Amino acid sequence: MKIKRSICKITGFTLALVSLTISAAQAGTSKDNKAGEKLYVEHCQACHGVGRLGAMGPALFPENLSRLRKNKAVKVIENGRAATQMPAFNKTLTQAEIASLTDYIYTPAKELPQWSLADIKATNIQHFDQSKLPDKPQFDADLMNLFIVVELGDHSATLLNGDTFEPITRFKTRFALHGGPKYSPDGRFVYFASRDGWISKYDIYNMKTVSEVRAGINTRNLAVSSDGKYAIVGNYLPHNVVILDTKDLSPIEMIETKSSEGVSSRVSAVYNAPPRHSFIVALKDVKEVWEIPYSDKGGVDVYKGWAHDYRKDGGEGKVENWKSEDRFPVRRIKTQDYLDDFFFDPEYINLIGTARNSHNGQVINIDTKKKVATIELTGMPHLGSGITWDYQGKEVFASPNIKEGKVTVIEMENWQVIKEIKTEGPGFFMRSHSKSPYAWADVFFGPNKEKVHIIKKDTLEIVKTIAPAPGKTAAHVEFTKDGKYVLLSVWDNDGAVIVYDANTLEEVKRLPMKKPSGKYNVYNKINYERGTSH
Ligand code: DHE
Repeated sequence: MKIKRSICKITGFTLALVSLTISAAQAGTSKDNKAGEKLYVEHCQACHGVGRLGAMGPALFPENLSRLRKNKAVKVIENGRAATQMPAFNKTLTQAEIASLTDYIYTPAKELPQWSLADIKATNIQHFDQSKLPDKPQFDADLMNLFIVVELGDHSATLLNGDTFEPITRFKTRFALHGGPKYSPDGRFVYFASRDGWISKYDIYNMKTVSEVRAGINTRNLAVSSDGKYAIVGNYLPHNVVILDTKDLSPIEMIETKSSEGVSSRVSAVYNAPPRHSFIVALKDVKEVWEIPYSDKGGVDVYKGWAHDYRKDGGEGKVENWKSEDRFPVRRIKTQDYLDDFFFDPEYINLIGTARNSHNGQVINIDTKKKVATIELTGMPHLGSGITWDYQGKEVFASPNIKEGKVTVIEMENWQVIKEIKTEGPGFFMRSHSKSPYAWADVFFGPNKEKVHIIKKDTLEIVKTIAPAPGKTAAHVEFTKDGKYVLLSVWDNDGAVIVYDANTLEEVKRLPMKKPSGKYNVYNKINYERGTSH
């Protein structure tokens, strides 16, 4: 694989564009399927990337499709895929063409693309010398009440003042960001991940992208450690996690994601678990969840009792056998099913996980590695978007569902579903704030995608449904630091972020934006506010 480097000027700073060019051998297949390849280039490449490497859509190699049977893949191509940007091709392509395309994506590449630690290092760019930049913000605003709004329409982000709702600056991001950007613990820096593997570090005080690195070919998301020292990146391609030094985004370690039996797996997502001082890794193709402690002592001090768990080989080595080079050892938790989508209880003792195609959720105690409950869950809950609050003196967890029109409310003491709140269609995101009496849930899919429900947290009833931009998807809200205002996205190139009074539920302001997706409040994110994503 070759790296092509060119320099261009974007929004006032010099951005080194590093684009991957793949050799003809890699782009081709071991068994020639020219017709399938041609169809791929015509219909799939724009989203799934040149040479099937992944871009907006995931990489398409047999190694990355191991959990999808070929006949199911045909159905996905025919009908599209719920909760993704994958459209239906049954009106564009014939049955024979779909079959040929399916054959093509299930044919191994002549050479599976490699992306070594050295390749990653070679892409590491320092746009600015951090030590020469001022340590004081170059604008006047409450630094805890800032928002970053990701605008997918033209691959930009806006830094927004959360008191005046005026943009402070707008800047270019990498192509197709996905997942929430993550802040440093003091809120000064924000780290973005793009679907094609680029990680960018943005200095909010100086309004500059300071460092970048390409940590993977097809990336899921990133998480930042509570001490702010490390970022972990989870990849679909190659099958690994990469740990970066947040100072300059230089790579420290790459850990191949293989089960204890040696089966290779994509990474669904990575999370930070603050009270545990560890990262949690969700694996897509094997029945394991990993915990990777990042404490300077390799986890031994924090996890005295079970330090033997933290060994790369997953074996039961003794503490005295601890190797100092095991800087980021792996603790394996075996699960009964695949787990794609996660939620953690506020203490990070239990994780709630579901496989995208199952009807049950599993609750697993991370300390004991034991399953503690099965939750009856139909409708494909989007646990990652779930939130918690107190209801009748007990803590409840609520999650939208991406296949059915309902919000599922679960009591966390006994893991029972206590209510399914009927909505006007499947939803993707849910949000609240500890100071707000309401939770907001969107209807992301189907004919009512323009609607957003507002649920009273103490009655579990929908009290209002709004449709702020007829015909356009309205989804994903975030609250201001004090919980007094709510910001909602209209997902359209001619879209907006709409500000609502969080108590009267009246519109206050409309800011035009280009397909705004997520928005992230500094205070709520760094304080792991209960109503927001973590
Ligand atoms: Fe996301 C977060 C997985 C499709 C927009 N999405 C996440 C996270 C995961 C995830 C695991 C939490 C990680 C984090 O924030 O660090 N998303 C998936 C999928 O598996 C799925 C269904 C299929 C896929 O294509 O990967 C998927 N997601 C989408 C979309 O189609 C969305 C709507 C548009 C897009 O950007 O691709 C989308 N996902 C988002 C957003 C967040 C997110 C805006 C952050 C939410 C937050 O508030 O933190």
